[in-house]
Amino acid sequence: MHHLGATRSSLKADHLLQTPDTFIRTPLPGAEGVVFIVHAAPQLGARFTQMTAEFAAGGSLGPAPAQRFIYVIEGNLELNASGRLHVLSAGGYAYLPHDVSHTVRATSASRAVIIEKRYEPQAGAAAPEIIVGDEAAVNPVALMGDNALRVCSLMPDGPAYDFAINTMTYDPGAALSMVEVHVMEHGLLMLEGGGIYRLGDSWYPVQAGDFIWMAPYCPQWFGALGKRPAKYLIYKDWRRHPLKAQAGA
Ligand code: UGY
Ligand code: MN
Repeated sequence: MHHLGATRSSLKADHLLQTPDTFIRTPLPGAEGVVFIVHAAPQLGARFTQMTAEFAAGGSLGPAPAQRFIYVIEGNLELNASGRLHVLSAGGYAYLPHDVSHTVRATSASRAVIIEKRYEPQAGAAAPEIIVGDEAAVNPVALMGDNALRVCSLMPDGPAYDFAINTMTYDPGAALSMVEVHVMEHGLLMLEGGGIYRLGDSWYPVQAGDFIWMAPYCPQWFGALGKRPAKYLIYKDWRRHPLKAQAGA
């Protein structure tokens, strides 16, 4: 049946809900055999970019314009950085500092989250290092002691790093214990399950495949619904003084 112009996607001043029926794919310079869904970008008001990269077998990314984080949703990527070859499959991730040249090539049809952010140096901090990991090897931590809501931190938490990437898994019925209102902005991709997301003064049904951008101070809350856990990957800027935040990613 015709959708008659209806969609769950919604753009407001302080948030974007972008559902798969509204995704538009684009090529980007330097990448071969890859199309990108650009979910968040400076054009939206975000200070980072978040994309889903859809690779054909053999497809490769171009050079990164800034520090880059990769999380594999499905398929297999070969990452070559600093003379070392890493193979990333579903749940595998990598962080490349802004000055690390590298190549990323898919050995089979693959999908990955790509997040890029201009680095904000911190006086006295060590230089950030390449991180390569597998989510399955990360210890989940109960959020505020709630075992039904588990957080896996994929980035190290130290002064060298200016953003955080976590996965959050909610058992059915689990919810954030508070409505958060904070200076950090978020990019969020729903990976599994679904529930209700409060964004600003709106409550949205959300499910796997949806993307959400939350501007700084966007009131936010999530509760998981259904018979299986809900899980999302979430970005936030982190550990930098707000007066030093740069305009544009
Ligand atoms: O890290 C966070 O701010 C996270 N709890 N926010 C969210 O899930 N919307
Ligand atoms: Mn938050």
